[in-house]
Order: sequence, then C-alpha cells, then structure tokens
Amino acid sequence: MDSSASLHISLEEKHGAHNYHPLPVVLSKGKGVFVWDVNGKKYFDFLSSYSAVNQGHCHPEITKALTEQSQTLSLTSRAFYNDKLGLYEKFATEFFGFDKLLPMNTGAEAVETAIKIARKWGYEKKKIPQEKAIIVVCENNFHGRTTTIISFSNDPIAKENFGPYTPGFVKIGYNDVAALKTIFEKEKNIVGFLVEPIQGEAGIYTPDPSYLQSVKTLCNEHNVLFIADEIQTGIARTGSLLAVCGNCSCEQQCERQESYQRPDILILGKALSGGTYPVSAVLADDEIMNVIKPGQHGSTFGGNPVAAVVATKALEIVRDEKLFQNARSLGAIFRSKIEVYAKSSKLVKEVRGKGLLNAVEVNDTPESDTAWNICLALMENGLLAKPTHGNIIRFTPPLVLTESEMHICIEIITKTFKQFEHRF
Ligand code: IF1
Repeated sequence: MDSSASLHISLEEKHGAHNYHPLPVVLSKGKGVFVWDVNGKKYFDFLSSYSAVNQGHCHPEITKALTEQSQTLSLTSRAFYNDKLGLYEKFATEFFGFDKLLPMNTGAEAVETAIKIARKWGYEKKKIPQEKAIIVVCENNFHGRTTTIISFSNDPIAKENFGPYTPGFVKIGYNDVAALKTIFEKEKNIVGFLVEPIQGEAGIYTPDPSYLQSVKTLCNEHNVLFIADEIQTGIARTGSLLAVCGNCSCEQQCERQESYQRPDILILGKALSGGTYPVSAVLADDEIMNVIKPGQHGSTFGGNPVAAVVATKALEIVRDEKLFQNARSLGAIFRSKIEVYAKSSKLVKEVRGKGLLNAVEVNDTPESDTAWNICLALMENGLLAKPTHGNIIRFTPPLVLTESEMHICIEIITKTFKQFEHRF
C-alpha cells in the first residue's frame, strides 16, 4: 500500500477509536456508482454505505439542494419555525401515505423515537399498566447501536459489557408467525412488534412471501402496533418503494395495492438523504403520532432545513429516476446470473435477496476468512463489497446502476469467485 493510504490509515489507528475494521482502501471521491481511492483507482461501490447511497454518490441535484440551503439557513432548532420543514413534512407524508412525520437524524434515533411513541400509545390509548409495556422484536435483529436498542440484540459483539440493559422487550424467531401468534395471545401488555421486512445485517434474510401479511393481520387482531424498520430496506432498495409494498406492480406512487402491508409506524433513514446528510424519520397516522405533545420528544438537528430540502430532493429522485423499478429488474438479473454460477461452484452456498439488496453466502464457516479474502480480491478487481457475519458477502450497489454496468460487475464477481474455487 502506498504512503498516502498508509498515512490515512495510521492517523485513524492513532487518533480514532477502534470501533471498525475497514477494508484496507482509502477513498477520496465518489460519483454515481463509482468511488476512487487516494491513488485514483476506480471501484464499483457494491456496498452503497449500507444502502444509504441508493441515489448514487454525490447526486448533483441532492448536493445542489444541500449546498444552497446550507448557505441560506442551516439550522434554527425547533425553538422557531423554518420555511422548509412543513413543506417537507407535507411532501413526505403524501409520498408514503401517512398523516404525520417526526423528523430525526440517525436511524437509531428514529428507532428510539418509534419505541417511545409505541410505549406512550400503549399507556394512553391501549391502557397498558404503567411501566409494563412490551415490544416484541426478532432474533438476529439489527436496529442500531444505542443502549436500549442493543438491549434487545442477541449479537454478543453488539451487546456484551454495555449493560445494564433496557427492559420491556421480548424476542421471537424471525419469519415465525406461530411464535408471534403465541406471544400475542400470552402477553397482554404488548404495544408493538418491531421488525425489519428483510433482515439486513443478519445476512439479508427474506421472510416467506406471506409473513408480513400475517404480521399485519395479527397486529390488527391484538391491537399491537406493526412497526416496520425500513431504514435499510426502504427507499426503493428492495425493488419497491418500501419492502412492505411487496411485489406491487405500480409504476409510481401506488394506490396501495393489495400486496402492501401498511405498518402503523414506518421508520426511515439512510437513503432518505441519498447519503449526503443524516436524515431519518418516523411516520404514523394522527391517532398514534398525536400521543407526542410539545416538549416530550425532539433533537437539536431534527427537522433542520437542510435535512428537509435534501430529503425532499432525494425522494423526488427515487420517483423521477424510477429507482425501485431499476432495482427490481437489475436485482433479478444479478440473482439469476450468480445462481447460474453457483450451480457449478463449490464456493457459493446460496444467493438471496430482493431488488438490489442481495447477499452471497460463502460455503465456509463464519469464522473463516474466505469471505474477507474474496472481498480483498474483489477490491483488487475494482469492486468494493464487505462481508457480514463472517461468511456472507452483501452486494448492494447504488440503484442508479445501469444494466450494462451490472453485467460488468457480475463478470468481476464471478471471475473473482473462480480465483477461490481451488480451495474447495
Ligand atoms: C454501522 C450494520 C447494516 C439498520 C437498520 C437501524 C439502523 C441500521 C435496519 C441504525 C443501520 C448500519 C449501521 C452501520 C452499518 C449498517 C449495518 F451492519 F451495522 F448492521 F446496514 F446492516 N435499522 N445499519 O441497518 O441506523 O443509526 O446507523 O443511522 O453501525 O456500522 P443508524
């Protein structure tokens, strides 16, 4: 590695907390589906900053909105109104079909916000006894890294030695309708079911096609809030506007087709800003959102005018550039081509995903370094991806990838995999 890259890595090593183990590449520029390192080497970005850069790196229209607003009025706090927030809230609530939006900044903050809303709704509307509210979550969930959120994680790396943990959460198996039915019948103080429509960090596990419909039905039957964490799966990533939209065939803002399992609380983040600025949001209808009264929740930057204009533009781009349609068609090409390769491969155990949220499970143990070494080889071959849970490589390019670029990337991926076949 050259001195420039080594310099940046050593600076982080010396002066930064060691809370990550990045691939040994130092990036300095991004545009669309590409990033460049400090030596000018160009890569296809197949991580998209964990689905935050769905609209492509440094989308010109988003960065224009960001730049103009940040030179006009960047922050007012919520002590005063500003001339951008209400316009954004109107646009986004109509875009997703909810009465209200509570603006926050990071995904974890939005998840925490949803937890607070569900609990407050439980006490004030469902009349759950004080301090007894329960939220059901799934094994192998990932909803962020705050102390409350890791309290209901079962990943020891994310959880160990961060106690004491926040009570009030019960875990059940993912994609397990019977377990959800049982817990709803047994436990009367449940206020919400918090779930990822596709489990991302766990390794991109898509549930049975009927799962979300069953979730919605059971939540309705038991007066439990269906809380969808679409921070990673939302904003067109899975080939629909939201993963809870299912396989609707709509070409634009749909009239909510029958396959749409509308959550009671929708959580968004990441690509809500196209990766240019921390923007997250919680959406719900009045009878839920109005449990929050002035002074009961907020944040310094939540709802700032820069976030408002950036998020509005980022959503317009999803609509105008037909990004979920592109994600759906390119994702099908990706999975079918890699599955063809997998049939002849001892290296590839499974290909799975939806839209452009896909993963390849390598036929080795999670403790092995095979997936990591494959990612190093992919990096050498001009494509950036990273493993999760040891032997699962996620492939999540920006949704602006073209079909011809997808074929080039499939070629890079299969060529790289072949370099490792001899080991099996
Ligand atoms: C890291 C993981 C992905 C999320 C879902 C909430 C959040 C996330 C479904 C919190 C964030 C990020 C966190 C980031 C890497 C990335 C990640 F590997 F950590 F788990 F995507 F899978 N709900 N996911 O995926 O949002 O507070 O980060 O804005 O921690 O390194 P955040």
